[in-house]
Amino acid sequence: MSSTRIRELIVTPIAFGDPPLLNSNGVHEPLALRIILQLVLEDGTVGLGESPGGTARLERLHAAAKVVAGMDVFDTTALAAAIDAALLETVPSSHERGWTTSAIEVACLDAQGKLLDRPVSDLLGGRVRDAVPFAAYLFYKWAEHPALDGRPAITDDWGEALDPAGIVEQARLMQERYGFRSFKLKGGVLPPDEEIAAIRALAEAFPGQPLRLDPNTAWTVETSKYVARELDGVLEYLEDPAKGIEGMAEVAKDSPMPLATNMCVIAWEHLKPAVEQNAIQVLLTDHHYWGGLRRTRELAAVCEAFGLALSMHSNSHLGISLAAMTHVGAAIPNLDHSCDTHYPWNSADDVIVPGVLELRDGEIKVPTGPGLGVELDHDQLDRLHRRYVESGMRSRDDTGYMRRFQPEYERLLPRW
Ligand code: GKR
Ligand code: MG
Repeated sequence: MSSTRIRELIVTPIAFGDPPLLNSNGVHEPLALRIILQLVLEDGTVGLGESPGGTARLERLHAAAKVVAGMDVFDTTALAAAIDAALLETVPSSHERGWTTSAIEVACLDAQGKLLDRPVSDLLGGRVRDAVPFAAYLFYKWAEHPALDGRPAITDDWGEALDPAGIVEQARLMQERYGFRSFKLKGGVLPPDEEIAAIRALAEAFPGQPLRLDPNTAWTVETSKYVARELDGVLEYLEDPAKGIEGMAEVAKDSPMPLATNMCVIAWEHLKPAVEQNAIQVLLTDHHYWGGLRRTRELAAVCEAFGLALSMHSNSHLGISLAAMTHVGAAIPNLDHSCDTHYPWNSADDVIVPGVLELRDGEIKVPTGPGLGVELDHDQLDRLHRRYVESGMRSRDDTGYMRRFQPEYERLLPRW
């Protein structure tokens, strides 16, 4: 085999369009940030990766780029250890360091797959399903990003959703466009009774189709218990109603439905206390911070051992991440729920050549080409990088952006 040594890691920050989606922190800005990785081997093979954006993550990836040059792309354990060691002094949190090692591991697996002419799912033990199910990710949202500082308003074709009828209409559009068969509502935006009404309206409009609600810790333990009681028999799971392992454990004592998290169990050291306290019954995995695709596969085995069900978390992302999520979702036998994805909100600006990842019937067929099976669109990468440079945006600030329109807005967790 030609040289498998890493020549360089090219790290490119980008900015892409995002609609005005509401959450418990405020509202999404018109641009979202990601970082695209090109891991170039001595023989010219290129492995792709995608990481959440922001200055801190960018700096860490630049630091990691210095460490990985010269190492073997098949030595992912040694690569992770070297990156971790390089970041240890400046980044004390293992969870935070995990974002860097994870993005690079995906690029390594893409390159390995290309060298071996095998899809990444094969490198994860082989696929147990040919298509991975995804849920529609519903948001309360404004009709447009209002005009600001001389910039005109930015509209989109999803429309406004600020009440049960708006959420049901958004769900219908999601189903019409992508065939989704399960739905997640991002809550923590309106008073709990209004969100309960929206979930009931969804249950009526889509009988028998699984529903979830995720207020991102906007509720107290008492409020969480109230909502759980009200939605007994309606939700497949309730996601992060209250803060922390202790708060979730309190809610879980009385909750008629399973509780899920992508907030209180986000690192290996959180698993033991969460299991001991029975704080969660569903874990939302995310390869972006659990150490990559192989570690996510291992995490699935740990969940199986402790009787935790598995689902998958998502944040604003593009196609390289979606491909990685699809490969790992295909290789995990105990994927119990459809995965989250923000992709419909962001896909118009994707950085990969279209045609491979199609959301149809609420599923994505696992790419069968070598590696992740997706190809970088270099013109689009250049465009999105220019947008990043020109925008001056360097971190996500949902609360600050909300305050531009509602100066009295405060980030309160819990709020209700
Ligand atoms: O994009 O507004 C958002 C979401 O709230 C995101 O930030 C969360 O990470 O989707 C995520 C979640 O499930 O908690
Ligand atoms: Mg969540």
